[in-house]
Amino acid sequence: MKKKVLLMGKSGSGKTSMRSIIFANYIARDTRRLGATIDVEHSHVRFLGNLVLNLWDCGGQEAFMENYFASQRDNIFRNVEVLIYVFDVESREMEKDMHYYQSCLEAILQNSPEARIFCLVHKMDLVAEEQREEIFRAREEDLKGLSKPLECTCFRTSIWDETLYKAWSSIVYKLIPNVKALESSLKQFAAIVDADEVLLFERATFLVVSHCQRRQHRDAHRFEKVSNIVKQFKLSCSKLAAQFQSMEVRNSVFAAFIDGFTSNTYVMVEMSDPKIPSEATLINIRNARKHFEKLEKVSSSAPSQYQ
Ligand SMILES: Nc1nc2c(ncn2[C@@H]2O[C@H](COP(=O)(O)OP(=O)(O)OP(=O)(O)O)[C@@H](O)[C@H]2O)c(=O)[nH]1
Ligand SMILES: [Mg+2]
Repeated sequence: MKKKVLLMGKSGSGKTSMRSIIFANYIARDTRRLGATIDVEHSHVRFLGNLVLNLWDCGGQEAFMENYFASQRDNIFRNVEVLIYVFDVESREMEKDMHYYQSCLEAILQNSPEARIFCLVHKMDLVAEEQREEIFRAREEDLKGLSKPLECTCFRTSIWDETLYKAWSSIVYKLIPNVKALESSLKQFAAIVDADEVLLFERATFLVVSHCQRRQHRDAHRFEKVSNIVKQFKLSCSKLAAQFQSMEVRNSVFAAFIDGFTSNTYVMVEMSDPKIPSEATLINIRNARKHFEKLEKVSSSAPSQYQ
């Protein structure tokens, strides 16, 4: 099942950077070398079972933008499932940015009125930390007002911290077929192994695609942090020609296991009962694999109207 995702926004706002980090194993520093995108770069990303994201990274230079709205209008804006519009928070041309955003919404409304819309207020690292919340809230309000009658969901992002993972996890989560079945199985699994929390990461991107929490945790941003850290670690391993397979972190009151799970996922299990030996949890993870593999296959073969 292919889903067309449009990535738009003015030139230099950071579209290709984020795509390369999430889907092509770049680290943030590598993106300084990226050139401007010429016209549209297409990429297909296989994601959980048969979900394929068809990413259209649309170069944002004005000549290209004008072209998208005129001669390429049908081609670009037809059959869009998701529009991700990226704003550079430091842009000195806000009015022009908003004008292009509105033109984009008009074209979406005409050609793909069912599309979901996400706005990323990007490069937030350039804003002083104490001002981020306020600036983001003001932008969010403007964008929501401007988007009517369409609904948009806004995220603040930066390639220099975990906010990028939070935004993309939330976006991708909304596209995964059969996500409810996945969640209820994860809940069952967490209860059987008596875990505090279980997370499911997509294998290639390390985005969190499902989770089950059974005990309160004080850090609301832990998923994105773990995604970010483990992906960096995985990349470091591959530089040394080693392959990341699994990881166990523990102290006297806590143990966390990350392990390859199904062909498309890694699982992370957090435990706080010191009486449960690691081996027991690892065996439980191994035993659950078959069930989750089956679940992925079922969701791959289900007719599209049920997904
Ligand atoms: N400070 C900061 N810089 C960023 C961030 N994201 C991207 N950049 C930088 O912004 C520059 C432009 O990024 P690109 O990803 O090429 O921009 P683009 O939106 O693809 O531009 P076009 O292809 O011309 O439409 C690069 O030098 C990136 O390193 C961010 O979150 N913070
Ligand atoms: Mg680009």
